[in-house]
Amino acid sequence: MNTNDEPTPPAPGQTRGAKLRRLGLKALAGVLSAGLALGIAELITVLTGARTSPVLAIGSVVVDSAPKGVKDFAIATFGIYDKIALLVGMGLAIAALSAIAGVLERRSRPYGSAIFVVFGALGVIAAVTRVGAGVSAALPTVIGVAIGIVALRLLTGALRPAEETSNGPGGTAESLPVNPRSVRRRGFVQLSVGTALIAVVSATIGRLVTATVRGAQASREAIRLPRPGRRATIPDGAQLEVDGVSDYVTGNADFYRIDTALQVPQISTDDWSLRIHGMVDKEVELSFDQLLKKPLIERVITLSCVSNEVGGTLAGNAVWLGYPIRLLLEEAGVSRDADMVLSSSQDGYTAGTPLEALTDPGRDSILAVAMNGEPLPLEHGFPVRMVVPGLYGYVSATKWVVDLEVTRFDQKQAYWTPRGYAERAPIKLASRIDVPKSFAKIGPGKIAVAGVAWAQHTGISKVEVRIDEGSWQEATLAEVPGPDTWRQWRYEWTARDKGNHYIYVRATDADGNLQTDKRADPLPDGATGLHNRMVRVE
Ligand SMILES: Nc1nc2c(c(=O)[nH]1)N[C@H]1C(S)=C(S)[C@@H](COP(=O)(O)O)O[C@H]1N2
Ligand SMILES: [Mo]
Repeated sequence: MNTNDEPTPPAPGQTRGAKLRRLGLKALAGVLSAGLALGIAELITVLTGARTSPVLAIGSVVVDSAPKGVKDFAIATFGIYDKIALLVGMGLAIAALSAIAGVLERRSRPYGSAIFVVFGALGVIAAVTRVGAGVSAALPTVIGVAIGIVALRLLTGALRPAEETSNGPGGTAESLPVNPRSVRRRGFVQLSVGTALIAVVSATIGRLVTATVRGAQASREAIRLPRPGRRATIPDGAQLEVDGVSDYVTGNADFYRIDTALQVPQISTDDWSLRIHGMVDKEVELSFDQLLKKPLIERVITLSCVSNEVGGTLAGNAVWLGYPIRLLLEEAGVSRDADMVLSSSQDGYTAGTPLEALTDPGRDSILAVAMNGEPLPLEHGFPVRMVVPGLYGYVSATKWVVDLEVTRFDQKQAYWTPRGYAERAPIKLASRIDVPKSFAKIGPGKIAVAGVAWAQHTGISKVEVRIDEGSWQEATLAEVPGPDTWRQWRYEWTARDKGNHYIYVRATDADGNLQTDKRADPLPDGATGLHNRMVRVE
């Protein structure tokens, strides 16, 4: 192939290479303009709040409307990176679409601008339809898109001379002493750099200011936690001295996190209030200061997630400080006909909790403000969340909670109900082997087998271990402060035979129920089955 020859008829005034380059530049103009639109939108969120960002609003719509299977796939494939993966995916999609918009934009036929308008409209719809959003939620998108379109017009205009001024063959422009096209190109470069700079600077300022000045973090640091009226005491014997067993109290940094929030809601204590309404005698509204002044109690409660697989790590134990929800419901006066409390988070998540679990004086369901002696970490629900002993998190542990509606299961549905999960979901009896690790290579002799078992609000009365096809052997149980937390166990196995061995565990709850070995998936109401580990003795 001889590229020096002209293989195709040359377009007027430009070679194929130049044409491709111009297309590339137009695509770049589109991407830069979209970047500017998004950057400006982020800047405007300083005035309208972080939740009005179009990227986050659209992302949340995607998260909320994704079919169950897609969500499971995303969680399984990307794990805890599913949210980052979604944002990266959205970024790539936006880049591709805006490149196309750049290529399609013409002076007289502004198809590119039309694409911007369509996506702007989607952003506006996503932002204003979020729970608690007003019309001002449209502002970031509207202003961002308007400025983005101006940039798109200017940038593509700067690329135009070849197309609209050279209409004779040969491109007379080339022969002029000062090449107007290169002058325009220089204009394009300057405009591009300017657009990119403004986009990055506004996005950065927007994010920083919304995060700090409107600041949840700042108000969290200012909190002075009151002393609890009733303190939790953890017996010394709750923590076994076995290497590798889970800590009895899970540190905040190690605590599993599950939620649908793309961005951790940023609620300052000043902005927080809780409304209790619905089937009540009188509505109750509570501010954070009012909540802190109430006599708070401290409770040790193990939280677990319905999505936890057999042997999984979506469970954690913490010391919670808060106020009994029962007492707030008493203040409001609950109707006899009600059977559910629909709790909503500031970002629109909802959980449906059986009323009796919240009003039962024997079960301290709490509106928690602190976790392990610190104000709630932002990602665990700051400033206030619910914690209910014995129920899976998705039906009870609403983080960033701002609203409790007393209602009925036959009238209201919570977030996960139409997505296939059970309406009511008490935590199932479970046990887990923490040590030895899977596929551990261990020497023959005495081996510490240990882990945790849980049956929140009932308690664990027995744990047994079986090696291969042997008989079930009773493990030693650690102490617990009450029935609402997991319980550590240990068993000393004397390994003799070399080769692969399977270790199984099963628990019995305090009511005498034996853990089932029947395998069930987490959907719809929690996994069952026995955990086992394969180890190699050599
Ligand atoms: N606002 C809000 N609260 C929520 C959720 C959520 O998606 N949004 N997920 C629930 C689920 S499924 C679980 S298991 C627990 C997890 O709490 P953690 O992240 O503090 O461990 O929070 C619950 N509370
Ligand atoms: Mo969960």
